[in-house]
Amino acid sequence: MRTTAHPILQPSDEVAAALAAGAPVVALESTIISHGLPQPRNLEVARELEAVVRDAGAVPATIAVLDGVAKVGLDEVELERIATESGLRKLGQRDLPVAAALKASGATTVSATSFLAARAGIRIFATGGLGGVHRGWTEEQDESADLDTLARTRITIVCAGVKSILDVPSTLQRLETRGVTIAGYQTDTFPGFYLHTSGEPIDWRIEAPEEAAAIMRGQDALGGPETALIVANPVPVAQQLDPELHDRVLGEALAAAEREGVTGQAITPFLLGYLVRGTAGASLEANLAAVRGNVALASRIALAWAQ
Ligand code: PSU
Ligand code: MN
Repeated sequence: MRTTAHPILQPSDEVAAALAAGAPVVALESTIISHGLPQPRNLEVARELEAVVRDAGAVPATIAVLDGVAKVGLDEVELERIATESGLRKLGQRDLPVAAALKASGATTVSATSFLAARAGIRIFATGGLGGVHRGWTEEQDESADLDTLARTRITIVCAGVKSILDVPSTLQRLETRGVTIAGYQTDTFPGFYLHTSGEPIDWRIEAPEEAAAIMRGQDALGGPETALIVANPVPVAQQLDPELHDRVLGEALAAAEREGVTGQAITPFLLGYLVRGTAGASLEANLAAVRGNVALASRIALAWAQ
């Protein structure tokens, strides 16, 4: 499906050519760059992640909305805007038509990125950790739109589980209810984002990228609802955040968010930022190790899928 001519959704020339040729393409999100990582490291990371995809033999498509246009594949100047522009919005899927109408610019979350990637004809997407059900859900009903989008979008998302700031068991329950397929990559438990494992068991384990591609072919052969495939890929134990430090600083971060009344879209960036400072940067290194591993695995799945 070519959508090159569509004014709201614009693949770069490189991405459009790769898709037309059936070459492997990996979508990357931009919220992690604009709202998830501190400057100036975020721009280096944005470039590095694209390089990981290229080194693996695939084409990166970082996705963001610039001046109302959903760009699929950013050039160097556009990538810099995402990393440095102040006041850049955080856009979920529901925000996209408004951003288009008002010619706004914003970074896309997992929900908006999955949606746009699928529309552009990209099947594989890598991020750090998904959004999910927040702790205290019984009072706030804060469940990331990521989950709903994945329940109705045919995309394969490689991630290190969901962010450990969330209620992980409840998030897994919601994914089960919504019919989103999950496979652990060389693991029997759901990864814990900064941590190798959340301790929560998952039902399916795969060992190789080819198996992910085979599941995707199975999804298409069966038809039915256009659900996602989550490939849950843990950060290596050697690169995880010290679990004790994680639990202590996360407790502080949650208390600070409560005290300062942080809610809604601001809560995830607030907690991630608190963890970076509270662990003297160790959480950032674990986050980056997770994202790098996910981007590398997503590239291998994209190659297997393109065959
Ligand atoms: N992964 C990371 N860092 C991030 C995110 C993912 O390693 O900052 C972003 C994604 O864009 C995800 C968003 O969709 O956090 C979730 O935000 P919310 O909880 O407000 O839905
Ligand atoms: Mn939310």
